Amino acid sequence: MAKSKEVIFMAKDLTKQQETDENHGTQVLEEGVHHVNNPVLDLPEIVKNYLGPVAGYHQENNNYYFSDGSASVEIKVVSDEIIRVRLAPKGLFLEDFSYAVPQSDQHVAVYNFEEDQLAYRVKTNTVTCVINKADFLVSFEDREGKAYNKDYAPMHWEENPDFGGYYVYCTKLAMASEAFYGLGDKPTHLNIRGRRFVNWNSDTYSFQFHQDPLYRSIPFYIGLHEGDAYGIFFDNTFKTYFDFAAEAQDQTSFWSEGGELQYYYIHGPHMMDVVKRYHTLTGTHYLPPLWALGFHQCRWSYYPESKVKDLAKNFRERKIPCDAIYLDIDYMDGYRCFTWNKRYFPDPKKMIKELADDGFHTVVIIDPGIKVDENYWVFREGKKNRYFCRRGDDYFMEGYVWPGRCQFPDFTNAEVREWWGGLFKGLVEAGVAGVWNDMNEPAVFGRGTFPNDVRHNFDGFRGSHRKAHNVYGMQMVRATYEGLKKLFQKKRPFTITRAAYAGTQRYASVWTGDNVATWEHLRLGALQLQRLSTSGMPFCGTDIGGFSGEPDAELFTRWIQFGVFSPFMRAHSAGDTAEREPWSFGETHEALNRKFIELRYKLLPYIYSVFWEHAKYGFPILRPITMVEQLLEGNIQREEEFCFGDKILVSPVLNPGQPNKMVYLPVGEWYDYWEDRLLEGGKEHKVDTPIDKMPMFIKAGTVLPEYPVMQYVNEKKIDSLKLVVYHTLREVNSYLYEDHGDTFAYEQQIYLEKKFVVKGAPDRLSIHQHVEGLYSEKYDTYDVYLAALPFKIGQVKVDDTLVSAEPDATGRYLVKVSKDFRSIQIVGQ
Ligand code: MIG
Repeated sequence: MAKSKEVIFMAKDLTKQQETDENHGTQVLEEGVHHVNNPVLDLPEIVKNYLGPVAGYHQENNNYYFSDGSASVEIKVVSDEIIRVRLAPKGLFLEDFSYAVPQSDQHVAVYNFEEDQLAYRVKTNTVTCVINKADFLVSFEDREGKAYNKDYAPMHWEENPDFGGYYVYCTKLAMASEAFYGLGDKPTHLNIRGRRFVNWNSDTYSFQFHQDPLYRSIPFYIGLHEGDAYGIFFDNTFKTYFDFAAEAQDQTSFWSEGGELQYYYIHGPHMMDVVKRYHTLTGTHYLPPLWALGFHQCRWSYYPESKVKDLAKNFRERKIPCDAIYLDIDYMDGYRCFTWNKRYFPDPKKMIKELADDGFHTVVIIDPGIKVDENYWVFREGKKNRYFCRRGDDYFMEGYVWPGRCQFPDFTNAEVREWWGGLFKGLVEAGVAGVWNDMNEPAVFGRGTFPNDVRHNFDGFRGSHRKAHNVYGMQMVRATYEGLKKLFQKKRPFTITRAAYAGTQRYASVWTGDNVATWEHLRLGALQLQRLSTSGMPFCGTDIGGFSGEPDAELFTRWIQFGVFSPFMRAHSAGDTAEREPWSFGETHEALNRKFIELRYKLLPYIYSVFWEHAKYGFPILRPITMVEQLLEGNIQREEEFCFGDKILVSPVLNPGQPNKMVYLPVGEWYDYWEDRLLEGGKEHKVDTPIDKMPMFIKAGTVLPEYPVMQYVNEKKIDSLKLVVYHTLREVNSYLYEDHGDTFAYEQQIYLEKKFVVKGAPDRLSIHQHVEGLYSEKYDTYDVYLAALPFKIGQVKVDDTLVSAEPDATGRYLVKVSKDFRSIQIVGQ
């Protein structure tokens, strides 16, 4: 019935046309017959549709649905601080599935709903989402009614006749002084106002400043206006676009070539809280094994075995600490994943065991392309089980990568992921400790990536490559991580990926891809790692020294210095470059590089504690100055200084021959790490930067734990842990996290979270310790070093017992105490 009505309507319309167009002559229109040869002149034009006035609403639990008569908008209260907005152009929402957000329901304390003549208000304890009746504009306010984020235009969409669905658009008001942050690995200035971006994971060898897109898609940004911050996470896996007041000064827009207009508004007002709340949606990075925080040495490629052994020997003989050695694609047999080139590596298990005995973990690369080769079991299994991606017309997706002609597993299929995870069995049995996933944008020689018509399972929700492209790499490393986790049983895996989508931090660390050995790229790396950290990808690093091109000795050393404060510290280089080890630049620089790699190892207990704060509480690891002091507008343009955790501030040297640099220190007191010199914050300081120093400052009142220099994690048993206490005039808390270092026992509370409360005055200092958790440390005492005391010590009491303090050569005082101490009181003479 409905069908014939439609035809009648068309027929009538055509009759009208014929009256006005005499050229068409007379045609007999029969009811129920569709005349394809008729001229169709009045097809509705494809235009952008905007939401009209709100016509009504209804509520289902914490979801509110508003309609303009045909389109629907869902406002979902996710938590007190997070509200999700979805648009359904024809009133029908897509199935609620996300690779980024495993669970969109959080704890909601209170929410309520109000309606007046002009607007509807969905209110939580912290945020009010206002929906204007007349124009359907959506805005977000705090409790005091201050607007944080407002629509500039109603949400809109345009039909996509080629692929179905809609282009979906959201245009927000960009306030005059608003700054924008986030968006993952974009190689540009921290504040992205005035720029436009696209998200489409791309293999971008030797990328340049401002190049876009790169390897990752993180459609999450932070807006900062008059000191107040909020976040927008546009959870859409299609090709997405962001315009931050570039096209029009007063507008910020984001749009996509498909999928749903679905975004999360994340309230601040602190940037740090925005990032933490983003992590409550998308998850945090799991606590890495401690060894993964050491120094990693990589190159394309170290082979054969004798070369690898020689590399290891050099590290140990030259006493340069190192925890991991990488095998790039040449370890495989004809680049076939999960195989070994037996000519280069006749007995991998034996080699890996020998390396492990010497304190090295072996990390191997695995790419997604599986060689089309009937004699190769991985290909045969994948083929038999229909695990490889297919084109729109059912042909296999084939393309050339390192192994030659390849097919590619569909990692968006849970069964494929399970299979893939199991393929690591042999590598794990051989002793491999970590896996590096490369080329997973996915990269295909010649044509760049897969064509759009490739089909994906998308975990049962189906989609073409348009929808799955940006999550392909994420699902590959997810399969890798989950497989390794099962195979290792109790040990924590280490994984690293090049491509990523929001949420990938649950499965892997990332590196910034194929950078270049130039000073500009060192600077870019500092920007990219700060940006990744504020975009929810905390465990990140650059190829130290630059992947392509040749760094000189100075650039390499400055990059190692920056590497100490990169969450992930790995030197890597392309195969057509000169050897690139810490000793490759002559003795002077070997000593310098050693000194800074040693610094990384001394700081490991601090670094590990910062990773714990991330894993458990969602704190970012690197924090740009704007995040530390977002109220000060002058900070918005600062991009060289950043904090690692909340106690260390660094400002890497980013120019050749630089004798000194201006470093801004946030309000408060700081100590120059190299000489315990007190500096007043809230202003800039000129700091000398000879090649053996990089500007590094410790916040006053910090208790900084330090390991003795070791050649690799756990090389030595620590008998007494060093704690350096920096004097303060205030009260400051520091945290130290300790556990086994490589098991999942911490999930059962087998860890220690130690809190040190330091209180100081001009003539005294006290330290209180509070310990929680069930782990027992292997040492019995602390060596407490009192740094920069502004008074002469009169007496020191530990839990009411008088003890002595020994001065050392650097002006610090050493007090030996039991690890179980509750308080230390130091009083001046
Ligand atoms: O087409 O495996 O970014 O780190 O050394 C190049 C060889 C493939 C690109 C990675 C790089 C790696 C290289 N890979």
